[in-house]
Amino acid sequence: MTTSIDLRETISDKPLIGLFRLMRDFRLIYLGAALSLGVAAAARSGTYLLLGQFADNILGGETAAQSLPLVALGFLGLAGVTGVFTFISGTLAARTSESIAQRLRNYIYDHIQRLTFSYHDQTKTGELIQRSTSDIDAVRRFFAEQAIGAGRIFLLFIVNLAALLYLNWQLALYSIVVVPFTVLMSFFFFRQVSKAYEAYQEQDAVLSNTLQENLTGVRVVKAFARQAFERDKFDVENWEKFTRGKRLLLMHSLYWPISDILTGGQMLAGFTIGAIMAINGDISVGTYLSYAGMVIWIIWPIRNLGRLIVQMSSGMVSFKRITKVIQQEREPLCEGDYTPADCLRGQIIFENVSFAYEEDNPVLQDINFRCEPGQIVALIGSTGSGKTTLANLLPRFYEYTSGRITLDGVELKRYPRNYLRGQIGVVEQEPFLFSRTIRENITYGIDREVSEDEIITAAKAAAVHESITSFPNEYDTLVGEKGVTLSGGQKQRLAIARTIIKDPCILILDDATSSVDIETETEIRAALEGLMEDRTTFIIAHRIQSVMIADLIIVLDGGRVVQIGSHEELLSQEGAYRKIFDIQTRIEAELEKEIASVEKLAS
Ligand code: DUT
Ligand code: MG
Repeated sequence: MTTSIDLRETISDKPLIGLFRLMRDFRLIYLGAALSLGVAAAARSGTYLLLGQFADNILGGETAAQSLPLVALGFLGLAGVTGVFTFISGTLAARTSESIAQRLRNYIYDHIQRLTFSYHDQTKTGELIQRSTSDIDAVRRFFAEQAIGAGRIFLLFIVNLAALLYLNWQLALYSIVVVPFTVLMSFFFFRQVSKAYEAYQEQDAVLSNTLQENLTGVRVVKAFARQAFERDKFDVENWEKFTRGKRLLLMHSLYWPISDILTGGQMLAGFTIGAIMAINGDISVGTYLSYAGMVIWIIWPIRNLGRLIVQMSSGMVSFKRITKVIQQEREPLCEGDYTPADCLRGQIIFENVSFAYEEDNPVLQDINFRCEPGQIVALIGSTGSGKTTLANLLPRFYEYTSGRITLDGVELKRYPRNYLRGQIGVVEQEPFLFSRTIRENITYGIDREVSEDEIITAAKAAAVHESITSFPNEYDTLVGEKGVTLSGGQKQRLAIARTIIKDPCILILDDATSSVDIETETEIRAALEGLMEDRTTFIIAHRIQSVMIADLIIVLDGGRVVQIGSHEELLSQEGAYRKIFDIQTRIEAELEKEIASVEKLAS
């Protein structure tokens, strides 16, 4: 595995330096590729020198028969060397670039998984997908085509220039007058194209985000019959991408004719001056022939230099974007000096705990409570009052901003996150299931072998066994896109089974029974009662029936504790809890009355 290498040290504000560092472990191979190119370039120049020599010999009176076999052999040999070394260089460069891309892809994937909850809250999925795919591909192309191409251009230029200087230095100098102009022009275009490409890639991310969101929310789109609206929204973004793409292409298409005029003029001048020199007898006809062949291989690199510099910009822009993700701080999973040997007892104390997702916008304020091992704590309160947020502090998904939370007498921040997450089982409010089998979903959180019995017991406890056995493939049924779509209640119950089988020391049930009917809820509650015995449990719920069994009920409002106590205590007080209780009992009483009257009518 190559993921173990920490690529964060490749970070540099200068992408070229970062890209160079990225080549670590492959530099020798890459050097081999460059050297092979040099050999191939030298062999090609050799061919033209040989050609010139041959012409001069013939013109000098030698018969073709005398030197032809040797020259032919020389040509063949040199062509062979050119071909073989070009091939070797291509292969080595491809190997380097593919390895770098593979390493980078693994690294980014691993890195993204370790970023903090807050980072994921703020970052769009489409962006991260683009970083891991098309941006990495641009970096791969940088190494496979552009970096090696730059080497090729440089070598061809140097080798052929040296050969030309050897032939005739004046002629050689005439042949490179245009170089400074081309270089200047290339840099001008490089800056323009970099900007255009960056804008293009940004829009590409916007477009893939729009697409991803539409696909995820396709049901909502259909339910609200908003297809036309969504199509127009997509069309606007797509049009923007088209415009930016056009600008990028315009840059490229402007570059070529200008560069062609420059290099074409150069070639013409070289040929003319060379011809005049040959006619005046300053150089031999053979020299002129060699020159004519080689000058093309000097012009070619000059002409391509610009294109290459322009293309390189995309690799560099993409690398800069990847760097930004790599620079993000990871969630330190193992940080913390206190790891108890046994299971947690589960005594939890909150002292003046406050928390904010964004500065200056506190979501929890001055939370104080204490629960003993094995107790059940219920959180109740209007939507948005901070119940989920409070529960998410326990596995250290987020860090509280002030105050103190202690777990078994030790400050929570001293426990490593991965330890806490191993000990605390959370049934999320909106559980996510993977597109895998039901069995794999239930056993998702555990490494050890799990017996069939265990899985079935957990499913039964979560009151989902019967639903599962009603599917043709039972526990091997695929969930999600390629398999069955589960109902909200089934999903919740699978999530409960997944947590039951994990057998955590502390249990958090975040609105775990909100999508099931009252009958099933009673069933699950009975099963969970066994599970909750001897372990501290947090129940977040809206129904009084779910919270009244708790030892401690905390009523939250606007991020503050407004009432705290047992069911009886809270009922005996004026306040929010009694209001909720009254409303719910009244609704239920009315419901019962109505059911009774309907039944009476029916009979
Ligand atoms: N909030 C954020 N960022 C988040 C999550 C929530 O700013 O990533 C805000 C939204 C809300 C407050 O925090 O104003 C509390 O949210 P929470 O999800 O904790 O509320 P809840 O009590 O669990 O509400 P519900 O009953 O709807 O689940
Ligand atoms: Mg919530």
